[in-house]
Amino acid sequence: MVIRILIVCALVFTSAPASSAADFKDSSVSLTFASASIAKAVTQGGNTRGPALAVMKDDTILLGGGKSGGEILTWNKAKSALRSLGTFIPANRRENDSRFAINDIAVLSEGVGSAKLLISYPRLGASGSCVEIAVDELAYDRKKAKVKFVANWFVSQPCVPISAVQHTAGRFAVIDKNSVYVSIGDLGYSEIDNRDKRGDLGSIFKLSAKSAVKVSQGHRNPQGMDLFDKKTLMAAEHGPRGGDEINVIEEGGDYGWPFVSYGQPYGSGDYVRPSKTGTHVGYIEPITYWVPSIAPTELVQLPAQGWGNWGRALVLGTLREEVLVFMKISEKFTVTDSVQVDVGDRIRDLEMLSNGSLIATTDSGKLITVSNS
Ligand SMILES: [Ca+2]
Repeated sequence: MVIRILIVCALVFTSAPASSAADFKDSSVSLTFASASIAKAVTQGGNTRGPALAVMKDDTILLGGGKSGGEILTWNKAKSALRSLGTFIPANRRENDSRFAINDIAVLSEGVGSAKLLISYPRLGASGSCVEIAVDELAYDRKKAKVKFVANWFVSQPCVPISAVQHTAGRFAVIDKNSVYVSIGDLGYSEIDNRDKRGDLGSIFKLSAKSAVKVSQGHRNPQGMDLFDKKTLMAAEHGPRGGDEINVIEEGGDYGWPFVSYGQPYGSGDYVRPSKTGTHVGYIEPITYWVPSIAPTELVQLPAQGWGNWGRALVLGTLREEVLVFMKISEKFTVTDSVQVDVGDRIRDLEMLSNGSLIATTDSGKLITVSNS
């Protein structure tokens, strides 16, 4: 077993990963961590929220969040500096709450001088008295270092009471240059148990500029989405107290929320109580679940090469547990082996770099890379 942890500091580095990757018990994996401060990309207001993350083909890093929640920034590794490219949630369409922040950025297509981006974010409805989720297309002019609004693709219905700005999800999985999957959380809507009233909430959609097709429903807060082997959509979602799930998404599938959950309800004042807990009977079963909760965020797949015996594994970021979960997935989509690597920080978003390294943003304002060395 070869375990080597190297910490490379850029700017401020406040805390090292709390443990090594000894849990792999596998000499084909030897992790190296590096960390840089991206504090200005963090959104304040209540809990501190790390930025959304996207990686371009040349490893240009795009971040979504910042003080206003709606800012797009780019990270210049050589200068250890952030640069603002524009702001896309108007101040009068949000509250001073870190949950009003860009949920994800997708790069649909890119050239030397420009790129086509999508962002998703919660915002106040036009009346100012309710919350909805918007998906906008943006154009990135790389020479001018500016991002501009192009068009709105989607606004979730219904617009729900502001107290419910939680469980926004809003994660993307890119299909091609004109379409994506996007997860829409249940927004903490108290009538999420009414299929007529809940509308778009708690669903995964296939979106293009002109169409929005519901793919699946019965999701609570899916903050992780990945196209496994570039073809099978997988999603990770937060359950209530426990019941965090990873699912293979089937067209027309119902994943059970809020009617069943392996988790348990919160107190009597919660927005909805699942009808049956500790079971998933009658609905599509997750491929794996966690009780108690780990609070899962983004899902990515490792490349086939460069990760030893863990090539093609799924990797999941977590908030509460502050770990990366590595999972080997069988042909039948069962988890055949799993390891948790302690990062010691709440992982908000997770992507792959072109060299096969993992890159993550954290709620404390760090950009962390994890490589097999
Ligand atoms: Ca992302």
